[in-house]
Amino acid sequence: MSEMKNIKNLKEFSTSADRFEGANLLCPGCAHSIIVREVLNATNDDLILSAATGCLEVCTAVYPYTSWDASWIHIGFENASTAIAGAEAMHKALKRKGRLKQERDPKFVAFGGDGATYDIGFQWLSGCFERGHNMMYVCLDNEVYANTGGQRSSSTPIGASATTSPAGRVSYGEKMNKKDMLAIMAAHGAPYVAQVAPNKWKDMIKKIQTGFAANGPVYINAMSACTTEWKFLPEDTIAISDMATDSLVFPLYEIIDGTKLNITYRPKTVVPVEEYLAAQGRFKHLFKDEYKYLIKEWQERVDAKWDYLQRREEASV
Ligand SMILES: Cc1ncc(C[n+]2csc(CCOP(=O)(O)OP(=O)(O)O)c2C)c(N)n1
Repeated sequence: MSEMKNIKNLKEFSTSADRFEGANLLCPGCAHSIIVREVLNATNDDLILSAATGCLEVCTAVYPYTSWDASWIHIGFENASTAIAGAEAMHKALKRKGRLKQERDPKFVAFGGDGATYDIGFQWLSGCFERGHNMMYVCLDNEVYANTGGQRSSSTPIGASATTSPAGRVSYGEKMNKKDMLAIMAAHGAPYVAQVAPNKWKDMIKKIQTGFAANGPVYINAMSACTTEWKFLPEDTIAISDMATDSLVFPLYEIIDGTKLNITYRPKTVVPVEEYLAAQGRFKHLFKDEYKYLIKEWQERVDAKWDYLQRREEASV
């Protein structure tokens, strides 16, 4: 049985039991810490956590300190998923043998960046989902390998300048389209996958609680605006996140049992994609005359995806 919190307002939510301390070395304005706190504050249950190598881990576990007030495993870049799946399997076995007395099961949650998730840890993650572990995997998707200096990942969107896909006289930056991880994870037949963003905290809590109540593996793709690599001022994290969700660059939706798709946020006024791009240094070069056609293509891609999501939602009632 899981104990879900009844959260009334943001003040109460943000000051409720903190299992992730503000004392950490993440950049000012880093969305990783906002997302982690939102995930952990959504439940009162005990937590067993893992983190892949990446910004979150290196900035929260600097020996001899820790920012984590919960059981926490740091493991390699690739296998935060299998570490937490192993812990979950052990818990199940000990329970079966009658060696655990707790009334409620803890929640098993793994965190990884998009480099760890979309690329390097992908086969481990896929295996966990295929085996059906009772776990939640949260990808902190900042669309770049931030911890090692901003290399592109398969989550980096077209036109972004990254250190291994730099924009310049001969290139407009990243050439490949962002991988659709939500569709891939839903295709595993997982009971619940969802895209979330830290600015939409109520939507986030609802999805995290739905995920915790699900029976089987849950994938959460969390948009994590990166002040350092996206190149915006630290105080603008939430404003950038608002532009991302309101331009539909990051649509908020969920897929249940691999089939039923629900859109969970429809902006009242849709912001042009151009505004989202203009607010970040990584897209600055797109505003030169020779690359402006890419902004139009960006808008077309976002519109097409939104159309597709709406059609899928209608079709899966
Ligand atoms: C197998 C392996 N390859 C490379 C590295 C070096 N490395 C450590 S963290 C990191 C980048 C992490 O990027 P991401 O997963 O996107 O998380 P972020 O730091 O952006 O939150 C890399 C390349 C490593 N530790 N292990």
